[in-house]
Amino acid sequence: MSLEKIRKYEFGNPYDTGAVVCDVRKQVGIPEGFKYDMNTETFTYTLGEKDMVFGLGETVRGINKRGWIYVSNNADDPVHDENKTSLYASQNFLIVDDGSSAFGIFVDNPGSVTFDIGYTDMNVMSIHPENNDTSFYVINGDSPLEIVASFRELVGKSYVPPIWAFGYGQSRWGYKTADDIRTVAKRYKELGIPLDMIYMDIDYMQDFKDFTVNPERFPDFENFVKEMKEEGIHLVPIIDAGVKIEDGYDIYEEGKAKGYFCKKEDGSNLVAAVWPGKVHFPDFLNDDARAWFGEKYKILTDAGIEGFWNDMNEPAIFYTEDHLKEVFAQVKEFENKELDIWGFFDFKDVVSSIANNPEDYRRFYHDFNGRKVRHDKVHNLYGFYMTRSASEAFDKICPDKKILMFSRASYTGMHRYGGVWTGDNTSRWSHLLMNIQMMPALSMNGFVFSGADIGGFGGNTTEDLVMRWIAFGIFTPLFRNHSALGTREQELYQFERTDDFKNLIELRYALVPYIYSEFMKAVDNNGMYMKPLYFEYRNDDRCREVEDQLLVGDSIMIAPVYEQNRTGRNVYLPEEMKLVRFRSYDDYDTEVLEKGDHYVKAALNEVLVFVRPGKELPLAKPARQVEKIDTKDLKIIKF
Ligand code: MIG
Repeated sequence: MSLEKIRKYEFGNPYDTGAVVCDVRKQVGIPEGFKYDMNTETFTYTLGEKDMVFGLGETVRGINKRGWIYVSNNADDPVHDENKTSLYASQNFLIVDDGSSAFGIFVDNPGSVTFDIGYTDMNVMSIHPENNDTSFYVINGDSPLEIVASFRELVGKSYVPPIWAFGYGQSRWGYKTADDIRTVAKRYKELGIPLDMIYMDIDYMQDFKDFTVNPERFPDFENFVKEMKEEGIHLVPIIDAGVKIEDGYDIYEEGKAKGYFCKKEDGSNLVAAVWPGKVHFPDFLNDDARAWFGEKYKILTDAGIEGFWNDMNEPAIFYTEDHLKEVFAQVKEFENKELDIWGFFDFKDVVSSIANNPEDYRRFYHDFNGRKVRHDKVHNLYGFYMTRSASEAFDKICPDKKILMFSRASYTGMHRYGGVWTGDNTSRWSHLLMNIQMMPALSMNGFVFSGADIGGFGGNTTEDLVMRWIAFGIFTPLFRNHSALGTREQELYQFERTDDFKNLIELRYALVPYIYSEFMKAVDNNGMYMKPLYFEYRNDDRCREVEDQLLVGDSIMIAPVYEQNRTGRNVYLPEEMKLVRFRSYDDYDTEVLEKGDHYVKAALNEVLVFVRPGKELPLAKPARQVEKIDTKDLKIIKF
């Protein structure tokens, strides 16, 4: 029914990206309310004073996107500063709302698309696809939530992971051997801290070759997987996009023989370099190549693996062989010149811009639905189609089992096949806030199963940051602590206050019945698991500006602490609510607070939850693993 509120406009010769799953009526002309400049191929919309803009999924800055420029152009960029325009994802759905009327837009274009939302001109939103081949959808509705529901009907049902994936996961780039992983399991067990997953980063592989396991580091891998499962732990290995070029490596040999790798203009396979050294990129956009690569996951599912994370699938490129040659030639030229200071900077740029160089994305092609397409024009589909490759294979390999799958790069449509994590953030307080602000936009775009690297990936973390980040992460569907090689270790047992950490993780497990059922409601009803307050309290002007509190499911609001050395925070209540101040699942105090502003105390080990009027919050008894939670035995906190 709600599809009737959607209108589709086509420009140029749009690709069938796979984002949309329903046919909607095509309109002629320009989307209502927009102007289209034929010369610059730009759509513009005049923003009213009260207009707010929500959406765009995984992007920097606040919940209200107004005031910045965002470029959908999947990028392997670990510096998620406010002045960045592109992260790993392209989720091109947004809503414009002035409080009395709202509409949504979905720009289905797999190349680079620029959303200038009051950046160049504070009162103008302009949308410019680099290639004009676009399906432009306008979605009408009476409220943001109604528009979200229509959009999600258009793009199809969100991915649902296995239930154990709602547990806590420990990860770190640097676990190298089975014993490293055993140690993690053991230390958590000793402290009695629940744990469902340990992630395996690239070092488990033999020379970073996909679908191999280093036999010295993991002798008898199958038995190790079994051993861990007996401890209740699921091992979740990483899969990278690039396939190592190495004679005799079956995946390389097969892909080469069958012509399944991305090719250059001259028909030869592109040679790029990533962790394995020189690699070819599978052409996931080609149906046969996609099916072929997907089947390889069976090598690991046969060993008992039930979950994966797909990485480096923007794709990230450290360098291409061709570009490197050009760089060396340029460097030689510089060597023979008298360098003035500007020349020196030019020289420096030539070298420092080697990785993820935009020119490299113009050097190779896909065989996409029988069309030879240059990569940059469909760049944002690559991670989506890698994840689709795995997911379609899982349907064949283990049709009766759910497999955990999430990806770094994404595009709308991928939400049907897997979740996302938000890539290489940093151990900074501002990145905890960014995590809070990104979550509703991800939910809105259908990426309901998502989360950030808790504690921060890059840089050195601190105990209080991990504590506060866990206290927020309790509510995110994907709940994973992950950090980078060489940074301070941040497994919960590395810190002093392990009892507090245990209480927080147990609180998550106590909340799993609520979290899971609210997650499933969001999936089944095309709703949002995490919402800005404004989406429910649209008539309350104060809620327009609440950027650090979220509604989680239908019953509760949360107000995380995201600043250093705080023992409390200001909270705005759009109506009377019952504050539950948790220290653990069975140690909390409650207090009914009236509508309005409050300063609420929250010590480092405390979590603030607000139960909405007439609603209730069920709590289970925590267990060491999700599957051991007794979901029949629930205690209810009523408003
Ligand atoms: O170039 O596999 O975002 O989570 O730990 C870095 C190593 C490659 C990037 C991922 C990160 C992962 C890391 N990877």
